[in-house]
Amino acid sequence: MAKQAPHAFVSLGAPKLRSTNIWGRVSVSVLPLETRHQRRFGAVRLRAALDLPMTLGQWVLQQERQHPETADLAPLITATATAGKQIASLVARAGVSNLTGLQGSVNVQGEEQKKLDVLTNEVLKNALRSTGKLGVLASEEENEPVSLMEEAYTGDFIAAFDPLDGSSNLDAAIATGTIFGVMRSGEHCLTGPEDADISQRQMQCLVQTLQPGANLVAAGYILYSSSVIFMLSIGHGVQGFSLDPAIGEFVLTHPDVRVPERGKIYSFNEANSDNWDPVLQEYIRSMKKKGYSSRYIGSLVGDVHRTLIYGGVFGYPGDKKNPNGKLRLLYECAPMAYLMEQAGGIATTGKQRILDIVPRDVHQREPFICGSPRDVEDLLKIYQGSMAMRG
Ligand code: FDP
Repeated sequence: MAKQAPHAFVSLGAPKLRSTNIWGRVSVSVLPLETRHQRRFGAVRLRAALDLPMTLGQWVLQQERQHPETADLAPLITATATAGKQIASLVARAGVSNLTGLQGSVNVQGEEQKKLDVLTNEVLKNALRSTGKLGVLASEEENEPVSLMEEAYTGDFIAAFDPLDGSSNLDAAIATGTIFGVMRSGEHCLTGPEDADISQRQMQCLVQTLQPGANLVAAGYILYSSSVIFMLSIGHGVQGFSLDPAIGEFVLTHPDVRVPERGKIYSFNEANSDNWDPVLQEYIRSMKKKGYSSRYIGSLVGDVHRTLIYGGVFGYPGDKKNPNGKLRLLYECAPMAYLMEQAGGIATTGKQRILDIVPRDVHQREPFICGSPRDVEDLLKIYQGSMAMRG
């Protein structure tokens, strides 16, 4: 019985190579087709490979051209990104490098410092110090604003930051983040009357850090999670960059972020709800009735990032025990509020816009509620209604 010829490759109309096979029949070789396919898809792959997203460095250069007034922020953004990469690496290796656990010290707010709180504070401080652009630096981990009498601290900017927010989650490998805000100093921080002593000058520096969030010229956060994401605003919307491990650079993955008008998630630590005011209790009840879901990580950067991307509302309100809530105005609430507003959202205490609050203290706490405009407006309406009832 004659052997049956194997199934001939189906031609798609491409030019064919003819050859004889072991059965002596003419067969159509797949080679030209494959070559065409390879050429076509190879080219697509090549184009895709070349069509890389813009790096943070390229974006910074583009901003310098488009918004020259922001050009002097470039070194600070670059330094923050570099510190972010270093911190991401420390966080990722915390378990293997024995960097989990407590440092054995307590910060000015009475919180036990983690080893990484202390280390990341130094990383960020050193990175920002090297820019020569900072006059003063305020950090969650510093008792007072840092205005060392050093050449490096002679710039015109003030930075406030929380180097590793959510660090209580660290030992369980849950998302953490770095938050920062940048303001201009009214005048050179360390200059002053010739006869002014150091403490007077430092007082002047301190006073300059106590600016409302409305004065921010840049703010952002770096999220250390399943990916490392740098969300940034320099006053022209919000851009999100992901750290591409293949090239070790932040690349633009979330251009012009807009928080959805409305979301389906509310995010509060409901364990505190018995101590909330009745308005907030009513609001959360109404959200449940509307079918909203609850998500709460307990790590500000993770919770705000989810709210920015998916919409909904996040809050750490005041309650009977802690009337001002837990979050710090200068380096937590204000930078997050700035980003939220730049993305079209709202950030409020429930009674006042966060960005309008003038800090009295570097580590001052404020109630904080932010998110999709429609969702936050619903809460504000209930607050306004209750105030009107009270006359
Ligand atoms: P952490 O104490 O881990 O640093 O700012 C502090 C913070 O975390 C925020 O990141 C987080 O949103 C909040 O505390 C969580 O507080 P609760 O544990 O009271 O919910």
